[in-house]
Amino acid sequence: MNAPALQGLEINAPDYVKHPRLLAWVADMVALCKPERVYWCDGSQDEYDRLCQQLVDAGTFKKLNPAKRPRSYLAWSDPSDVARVEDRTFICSEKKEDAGPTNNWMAPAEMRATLQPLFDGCMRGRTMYVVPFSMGPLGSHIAHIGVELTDSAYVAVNQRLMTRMGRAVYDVLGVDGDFVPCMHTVGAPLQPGEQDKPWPCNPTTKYIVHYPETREIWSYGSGYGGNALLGKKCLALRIASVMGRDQGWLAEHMLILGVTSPEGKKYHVAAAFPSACGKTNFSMLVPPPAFQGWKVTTIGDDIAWIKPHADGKMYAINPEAGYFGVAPGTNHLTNPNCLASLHQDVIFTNVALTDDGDVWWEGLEKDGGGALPAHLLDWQGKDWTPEDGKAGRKAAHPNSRFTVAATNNPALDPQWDDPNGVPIDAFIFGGRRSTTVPLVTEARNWMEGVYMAATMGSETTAAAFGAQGVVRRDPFAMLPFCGYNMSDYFQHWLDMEHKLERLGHTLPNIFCVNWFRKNAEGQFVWPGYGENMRVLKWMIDRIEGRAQGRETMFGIAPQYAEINWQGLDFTPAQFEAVTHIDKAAWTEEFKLHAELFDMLAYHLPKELLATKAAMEQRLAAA
Ligand code: SAT
Ligand code: MN
Repeated sequence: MNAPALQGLEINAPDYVKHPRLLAWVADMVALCKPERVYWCDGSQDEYDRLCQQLVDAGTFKKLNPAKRPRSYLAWSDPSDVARVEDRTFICSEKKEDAGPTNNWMAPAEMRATLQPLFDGCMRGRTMYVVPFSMGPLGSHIAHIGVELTDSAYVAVNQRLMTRMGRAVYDVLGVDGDFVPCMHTVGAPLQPGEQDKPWPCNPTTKYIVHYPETREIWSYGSGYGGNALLGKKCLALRIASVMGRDQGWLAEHMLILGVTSPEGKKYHVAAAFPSACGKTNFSMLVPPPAFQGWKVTTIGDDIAWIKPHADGKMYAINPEAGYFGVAPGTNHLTNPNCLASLHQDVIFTNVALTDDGDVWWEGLEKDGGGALPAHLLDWQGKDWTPEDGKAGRKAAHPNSRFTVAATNNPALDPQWDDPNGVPIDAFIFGGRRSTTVPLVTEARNWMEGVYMAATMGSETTAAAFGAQGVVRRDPFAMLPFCGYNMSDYFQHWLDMEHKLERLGHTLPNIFCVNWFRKNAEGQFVWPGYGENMRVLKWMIDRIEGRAQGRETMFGIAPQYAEINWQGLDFTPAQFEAVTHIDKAAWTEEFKLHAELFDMLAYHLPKELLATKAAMEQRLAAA
């Protein structure tokens, strides 16, 4: 290893970076990737503005009309680079069993040998950005630090909105603090004199690689979302889930919200849903008028890190500092708080551009009384008119996104940045199911809750590249994000109960929900969005022992009269349609649970099979 001082010179490190291991790593990666120059991000507003201008000059960004959308930009990605690539995502643990049957695996040595030639010279002609970030409030005992080396300025500016990014991270790191090294390249080196593309990426080769034992991330070939903003799915879920397993905490694909009663009593709920199933909407929910005095506030919209604490509760932080949310469908009716968050200082990706320099996406017409704009440029820069819309051509990509700092959110919880986190009162698990799964039930105990979460299914969405609308099992909404064997992950959840009980903890209640049931005509039978407050309130009544519910095969369900229907015309017959447990459908459903358990047989906790048998018995007796 070379002397750090010399490396400090070669890589132009600022003098406030005093971490020899970090400096040596950057020097090694510079030698490997061979960038034209190295730029150390300080996270300042000035730097952000400069990099955004640079992206405008490069054609990656369009600056939106400042009168309509101050300090905001629009990026259109390469049409081949629009979502996470699950088939190119790898967990490279030493042993294949530790990645488990739900992850792609390759032996670390083999993967390193594969990546070495790809990374060699991968940043030629480009700048390497050194992006230091904290996942979680700076210095929080629940937080962790990452440093991303990337050749994408788009990634650097997005990371400033999505994480606590910048110089202050080095103060927390000191001279020998731990950090997760995150390597990212778009995989498109430039030949001398070669004209760059507005959205460089590698059209044929992509790798999103995690080494759980050494806690490293290597991402090649994509500039999009979770493939490139490595603090999010790669660090905060895949690597952090492994840390949580080893250290006794939970890294979950969950929003966190606060809900305050008119009397001022506050509850905190963490809820897991697959990508693009409305986590952002639920975390910013506006209660309907019948719930006067109730308030919902956002702590996080996508990821929760949860640690048991000596006071007998589980405390959660949002490791992120911004939202990378799905744009289509967001409007004044579905999520007014989100819309208000998007007035300024936003980066949009793959939405449409209006003729007056603003953005548009499908669903936004509801804000304008249903009228579609007469003309747009779609997410690929092509002309679009309502005629194209009628023909089924979307103006915004279905997975188009906004990146915005949490501080833009008018419903931001005052404790969102609290280094101690917030105490969790309930967990909610929900998939997107047009049939079978009822609106809401509560697990009778922790074991049953883990069963409900483990067997969650969901119809696939646009957030992942591939087929859509197919039901796949998505345990805990973690299928694409668990960094180790799924059965060991179930065991980790089961062990939590005993650990917490030993410490005298009160366990959070666990609920299973489905907002997405449809009738025979294919229409949603539950209004969703703000109306979900009615279900949330029932959950609080359960926590407080105010709602008795009724026993079903699949947990405790609400009685019709236990839900506040004021202001919503929802008949007992409709209620039956959203809560009914269909015997034939569930017989089929249990077959699918059995298939899942067969696939996960290695290390599968036996209690899950026993719980299944008990539920099946109840179903048979019903
Ligand atoms: O993974 S992304 O960050 O691109 C979004 C998601 O799938 O939730
Ligand atoms: Mn997500």
